[in-house]
Amino acid sequence: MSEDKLKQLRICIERGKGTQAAPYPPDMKDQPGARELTEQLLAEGVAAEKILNEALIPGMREVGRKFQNNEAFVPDMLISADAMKKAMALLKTELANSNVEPKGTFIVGTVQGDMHDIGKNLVAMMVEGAGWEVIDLGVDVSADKFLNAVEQHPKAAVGMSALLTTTMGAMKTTVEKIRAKFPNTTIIIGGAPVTDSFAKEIKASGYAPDPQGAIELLEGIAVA
Ligand code: B1M
Repeated sequence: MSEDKLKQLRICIERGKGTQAAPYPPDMKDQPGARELTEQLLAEGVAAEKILNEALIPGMREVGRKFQNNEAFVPDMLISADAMKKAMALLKTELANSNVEPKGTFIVGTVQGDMHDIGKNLVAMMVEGAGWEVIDLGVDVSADKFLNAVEQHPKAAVGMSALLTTTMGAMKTTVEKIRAKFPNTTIIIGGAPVTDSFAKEIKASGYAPDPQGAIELLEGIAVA
């Protein structure tokens, strides 16, 4: 039963069906959307991580694959992203564990020129759930804005996300700017085009392929 719903949810993300009331896509009219299915799965006791990893992320991955093959276009990605956000809003409370003392402060943002925020939001949510205080600077965050946040929270660790090969350069500029004033700040990077060797090249503290990797890096190397 839950397996069917997870499959349905993956299709809702892929097709951009956010809610039951949404008129788009027309062939899914009146069917439950991402919001309703996520609510039902949570009510059935399915873990938020399972919903994320087995429905939401694979759904978005499929949109990306179609976009690459010219089978889907920017509006398709936008409605899928919107459906994903509706589901993620429901998972947020499940993933956050408010009963623990903050392990440290984590400043996170998507770098300048880049508007992709789904992966960054996931990282923020999971790190928060792991017991960190999270300061989310949003998208298109300039090096100065990151630096400013570190000036206000000098012990914080920093996380940067980039989804475009063209915005990876902004990570380098931002690391340089932060390191010039705060040489020991923990800076972790991630996002689809980013690699471990790129992290070494720009002198970031580490690269994480996913939110769990970000938590492991933070807990392994951060002192804040
Ligand atoms: Co864009 N887009 N997009 N897009 N988009 C990609 C990234 C792309 C790969 C699609 C493709 O060609 N197949 C491609 C980039 C190609 C490249 O540079 N190599 C691309 C392009 C080209 C563009 C535009 C230029 C398209 C255009 O306008 N012609 C444009 C750029 C806008 C801009 O940023 N300036 C654009 C726009 C958009 C939308 C606005 C329509 C929308 C974003 C909506 C939003 O984020 N609010 C969008 C989307 C949705 C995508 C795809 C389909 C999905 C991205 C996503 O959310 N994935 C994407 C294709 C793809 O990735 N398959 C694509 C799901 C998310 C959970 O994964 O973000 O990778 P991801 O995050 C992962 C990990 O990477 C990691 O953890 C997450 C969970 O596992 N992670 C971190 C991420 N950040 C981390 C930080 C960490 C640690 C781990 O530590 C700090």
